[in-house]
Amino acid sequence: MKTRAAVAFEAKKPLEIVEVDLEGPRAGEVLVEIKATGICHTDAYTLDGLDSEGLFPSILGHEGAGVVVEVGAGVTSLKPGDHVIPLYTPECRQCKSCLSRKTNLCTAIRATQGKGLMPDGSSRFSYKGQAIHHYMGCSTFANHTVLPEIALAKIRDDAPFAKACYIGCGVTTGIGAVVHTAGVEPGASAVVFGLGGIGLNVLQGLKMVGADRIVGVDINDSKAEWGKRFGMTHFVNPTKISGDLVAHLVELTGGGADYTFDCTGNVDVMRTALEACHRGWGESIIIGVAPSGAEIRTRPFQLVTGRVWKGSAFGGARGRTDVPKIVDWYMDGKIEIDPMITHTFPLERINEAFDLMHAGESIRSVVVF
Ligand code: NAD
Ligand code: AHE
Ligand code: ZN
Repeated sequence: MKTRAAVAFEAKKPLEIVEVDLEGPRAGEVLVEIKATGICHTDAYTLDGLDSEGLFPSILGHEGAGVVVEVGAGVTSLKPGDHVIPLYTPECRQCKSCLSRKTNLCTAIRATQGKGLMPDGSSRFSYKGQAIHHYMGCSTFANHTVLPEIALAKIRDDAPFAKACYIGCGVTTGIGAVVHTAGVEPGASAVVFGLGGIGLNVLQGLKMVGADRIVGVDINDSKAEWGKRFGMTHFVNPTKISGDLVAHLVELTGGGADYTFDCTGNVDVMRTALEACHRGWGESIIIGVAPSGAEIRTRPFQLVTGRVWKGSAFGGARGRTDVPKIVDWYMDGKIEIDPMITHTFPLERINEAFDLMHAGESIRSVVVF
């Protein structure tokens, strides 16, 4: 079939809206009509050529929601008409990682996914006879896409696509890092670095679990109001404080934070986040994705004296199990999504969403097909 897609033909170039060819689902695969997709900073990072796994041409996008159109042979858990959220972290429930119960990082299809291919090693997308790579196993910047059954969470039918799509990455990543990765307890103190589409969801997760002192850090002053709206109790703009940022944050949190979260992808910020943790027990969670080749540094003494560095992918969530629950939280009013979706565009204007993100003028932009 033909479908409309925003194709990344080259790094650092705007996406081009073209009609691409899409092959139907093979065994174990599902054809999905994407109804809406968010634009995450990770899409921009890959388009900017900063991703060591970045491939071109490709169809980016990994924060979508849509409807099942057709299922391939052997698919049992989904049928045409089901509402779904694509999962860049699938959940096969059979691999060593899934069975370990220690991680959400299912390994069933990770190798081919990282090569921009379906599990059988081929692509379903092409343009003028040339194969186009899939992205993060999702490619939601296309009106239709094909995914493995294990990479789709079935969600309730009454959740609006243009809001639920954000649960496909930002919402789950932020709230999940608090709930699953850190396991923050009521009364804890926390510092969140980077109050964008992910950081604000960390804030609302912290508020939801009853954290006490919640400090937000951002170089953009306009994020202070946003932070307060989602539970932040104190705001720090590092460019506006005199003296050492770590010392300032340690003082603000009464000796160091119980938990800190990096939502910037900047390795210097990651170091600050670790060092702002409380001696003996503070845990720093890296969510931000750093450019290819970047490395984190600190004095080992920071770890010897009890601070812990952890990472979190997709908020530690097991997609097929946890995503439908987060959709329920949203529909039941337990968490907010609507105010964070600051801009909505048709696919033809998707490049404006990247411009707004780079200018720090949006929280989340969503493309509605
Ligand atoms: P965003 O652009 O919406 O937000 C980033 C925020 O960080 C902005 O408010 C910006 O002003 C702030 N910032 C930038 N430099 C800073 C600094 N030096 N100090 C303090 N604040 C600073 O991006 P987003 O969509 O929220 O994504 C944030 C990061 O999380 C990105 O690196 C993204 O790739 C990553 N991410 C990771 C996962 C995961 O599963 N680990 C999932 C989604 C996104
Ligand atoms: N491809 C990059 C790493 C990118 C990365 O870390 N991605 C996160 C999700 S970001 C969503 O917005 C992730 O889930 N990582 C785990 C995984 O298996 O990819 C690189 O450095 O090569
Ligand atoms: Zn993302």
